[in-house]
Amino acid sequence: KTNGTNGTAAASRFDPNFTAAVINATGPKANPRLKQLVGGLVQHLHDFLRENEVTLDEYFAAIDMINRAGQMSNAKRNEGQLLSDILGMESLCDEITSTLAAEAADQPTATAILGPFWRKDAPAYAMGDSIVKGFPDADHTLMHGRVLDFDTGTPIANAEVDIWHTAPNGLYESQDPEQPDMNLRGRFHTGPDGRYSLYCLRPTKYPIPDDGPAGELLGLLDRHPWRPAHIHFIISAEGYKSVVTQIFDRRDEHITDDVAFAVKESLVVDFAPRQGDPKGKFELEYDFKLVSF
Ligand code: MBD
Ligand code: FE
Repeated sequence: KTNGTNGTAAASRFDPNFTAAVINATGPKANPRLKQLVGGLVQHLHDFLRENEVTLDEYFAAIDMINRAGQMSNAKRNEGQLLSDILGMESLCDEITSTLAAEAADQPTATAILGPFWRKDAPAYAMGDSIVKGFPDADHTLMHGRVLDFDTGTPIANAEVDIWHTAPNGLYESQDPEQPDMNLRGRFHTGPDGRYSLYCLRPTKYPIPDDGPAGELLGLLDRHPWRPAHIHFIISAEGYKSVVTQIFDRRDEHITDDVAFAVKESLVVDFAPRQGDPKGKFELEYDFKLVSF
């Protein structure tokens, strides 16, 4: 069936196979991949509604949740992503997208989910600078290492290390009116030897925000809101596949039950105590290994 004006097939509520009719209600200009994805989604959603005999009240509650997530989202807050994270969807897509063999000993740096709090255009810093403003008594940490070509082991010059993490109060700068704009975020570039170095904080465990639909859903499911202490990175260099990842502090009690299901063993690190440096009590050496295109 077509509606004549734009060639779009029409579905009717009275088709004997209503679901198939909705799936097939596409026109010739529809992108094939999009048609596959939307068709699959409609199939699963319809099956879900039938299997669970979802009532109109339940359906409207879900739509309301989606609308509220959208209304509270902006450049600093991504509630849709947060909802997807606590349902394991971003972690699953990360796993599907990853090309790494699960058990190989020597691997390129594993990816981990982006999460809702990355901001673009974090300040660019010089080698050895600190991303921390304030928190004089917190666990300041020297983090340093190299960005390497995984296949050849050669250092990559001018690679970008984009880093962000929470303050000791568990809040990203964008959630916290007490912190200066872009605090605890920064972009560094490796030198000709592939090295970077920066000061950050040893991270603390962190409850995801409970003031929106994601927090509300966790409460309704009687789930805890904790992410293990983590630091986010995007590592990029010309000619290489960018790596979105996180590192996790081994001492954290939530390493095995991350609310966002993001922890991978190869990303769990040990911070070492650092003596005689007024700028940092801890040290972490960490190399990132990228794969060329
Ligand atoms: C976070 O800080 C985060 O990193 C992820 C992945 C999900 C929710 C909050
Ligand atoms: Fe995070």
